[in-house]
Amino acid sequence: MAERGFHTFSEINSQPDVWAATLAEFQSLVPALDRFWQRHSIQRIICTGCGSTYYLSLVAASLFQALRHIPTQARPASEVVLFPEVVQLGDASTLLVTISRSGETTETLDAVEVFREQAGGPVLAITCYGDSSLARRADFVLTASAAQEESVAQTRSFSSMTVLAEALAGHLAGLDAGTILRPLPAIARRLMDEYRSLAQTLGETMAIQRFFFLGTGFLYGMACEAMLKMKEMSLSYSEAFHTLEFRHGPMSMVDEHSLVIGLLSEGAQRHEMAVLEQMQRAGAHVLALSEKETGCADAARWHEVVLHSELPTWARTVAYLPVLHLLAYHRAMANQQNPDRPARLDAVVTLKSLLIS
Ligand code: F1P
Repeated sequence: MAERGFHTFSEINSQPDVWAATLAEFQSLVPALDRFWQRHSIQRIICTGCGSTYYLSLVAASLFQALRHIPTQARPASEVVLFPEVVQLGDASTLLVTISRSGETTETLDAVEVFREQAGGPVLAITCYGDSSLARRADFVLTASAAQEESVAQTRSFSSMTVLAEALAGHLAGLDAGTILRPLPAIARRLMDEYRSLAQTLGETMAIQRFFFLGTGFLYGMACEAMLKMKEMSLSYSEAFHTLEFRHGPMSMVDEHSLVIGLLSEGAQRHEMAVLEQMQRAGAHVLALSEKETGCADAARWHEVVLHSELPTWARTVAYLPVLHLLAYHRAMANQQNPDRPARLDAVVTLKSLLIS
């Protein structure tokens, strides 16, 4: 049996190579993707998934809206199944983008069935398994085959499927996504090298007992995913909020045992920084992740990860994640948990179909 955390650690570290393989796989699918897109006249998109892949749906929806300007919403698959009238499934001009590492999650498969019946539009799947039940039900499949995992908690699978979502949104917006995203593997490698010991130190600082992940725009879904990783792997108190929402109640939980992790955008950085500085003054430890230095690096209890990606904002979205994976891994190890097999979790949730009464 592998030693505690072995698979999670190697899957986190393999991300640069796996992202490169995923980008190559995307490029090979572009001609078929173009044919698929031309066959349908898509006016609206619904993105769906469960758990991590619901959070990836939030990221994907924001990318489609900002880059391709198509009205898009993200919903957990169970909401699509149980409340189609709330989601408003639309008609054949609506595209359902389903995201699932395994391609076997019951709620996601049920969502496809309900959408097919009620809207009749095309279905695009993003998954790590091209031969899964979801892939077989979809009209078009984007796969990140190299990102399949041994561990229960999604790390390289999530980030590689995010790379696919970025590539898809960029390509549909008429950009040369393959070229724009090509530096991502080298950026991830550099960031993990540079900030590995910071992630370990913070993960092992047991005076920190609460983790708050804050993000805006494209980065809100990433903050949610980083929150889930911390929770699943290490069983720690961990929450995610839209950055400026944090002042509206949640900040009452902040004290000197808190780490407030800000995934800073460029457009709203001034406002996001004001929240982080306020929390630092309230006694919290702060970890700021941003494209450029924040100018606060010397402040007490202030730590930062500087991306220096020089990528457009949408393209750098995924680059925030690997260092936060390392943070969750080190806290899991410090908490004596096994991040490969988190307590009470299965890699795939398979249920009796929600559609059977
Ligand atoms: C979704 C998921 C995971 C979660 C847990 C159960 O799986 O909810 O996000 O970590 O292990 O399954 P999938 O549909 O993406 O395979």
